[in-house]
Amino acid sequence: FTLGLATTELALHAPSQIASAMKTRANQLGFNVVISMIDNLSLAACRTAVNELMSQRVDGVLINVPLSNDDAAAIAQLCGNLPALFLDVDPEADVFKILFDPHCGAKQGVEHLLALGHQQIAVLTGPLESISARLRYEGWLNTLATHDITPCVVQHGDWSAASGYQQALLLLNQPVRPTAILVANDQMALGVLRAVHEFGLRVPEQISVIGYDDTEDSAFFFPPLTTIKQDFRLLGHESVNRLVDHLHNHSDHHSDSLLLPTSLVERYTTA
Ligand code: IPT
Repeated sequence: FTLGLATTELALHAPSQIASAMKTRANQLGFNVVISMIDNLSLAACRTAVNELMSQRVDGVLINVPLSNDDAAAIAQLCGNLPALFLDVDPEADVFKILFDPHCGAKQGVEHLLALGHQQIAVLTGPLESISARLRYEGWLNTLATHDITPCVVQHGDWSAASGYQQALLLLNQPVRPTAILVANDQMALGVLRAVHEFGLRVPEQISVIGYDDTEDSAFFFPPLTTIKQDFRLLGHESVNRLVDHLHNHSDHHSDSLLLPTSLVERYTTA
């Protein structure tokens, strides 16, 4: 048997760690994995990747590409009878899916900062073409709103450390200085830490930074990063298990879909 993985940019830490975990689990079960990477965030690019996998006669596909509900439905249709498991869609999307709960993660980040007494909170989102970036942003705004807070600055990055650095420089140049920054992923947080350092500000004494993902290296940033953990090893393991179960049982996708919890990992960038 062969599984196909259609994935977003593998130069990013999260998708590469997810692919690695999938590959490990598939090999344990005696499956092969072939990978097709999209080169831009669009439905057309995702179609091309899925077509490429289908032409290699895969037995099922894992789709780690951010897709709106309509786009996910279009890809599910393109797959026809081929089992397709989605990893980056809205929890409401009507497809076979396995996801970390974006509302839970966003809420945990905001509540951690509020519990520390922060009121002047800036946010740095991921690229808004990505459904997960949009859902995290929405979750932050909703949780802040229940405490009558709006972010003092909002910037948008593209998930890369470089964008985190550039956007943090812009953010720190605003007249209102935040006491904390909510960052949509750890890679951008890495760039934010450098920008904050260049501004001569101390983390966490003068400014707190919280990431999202808990990718492998985040405990080795300086200071070690406080973040919201998405257990990518578990995601890789569970997604392969569920797709393989599906291949064997042809069960109904609603009953197999899974929403995984996130958790707060407190290190040394928040106080
Ligand atoms: C998501 C990561 O949280 C983010 O850091 C970025 O790498 C993104 O993937 C790339 O698409 S995780 C995804 C399963 C929602």
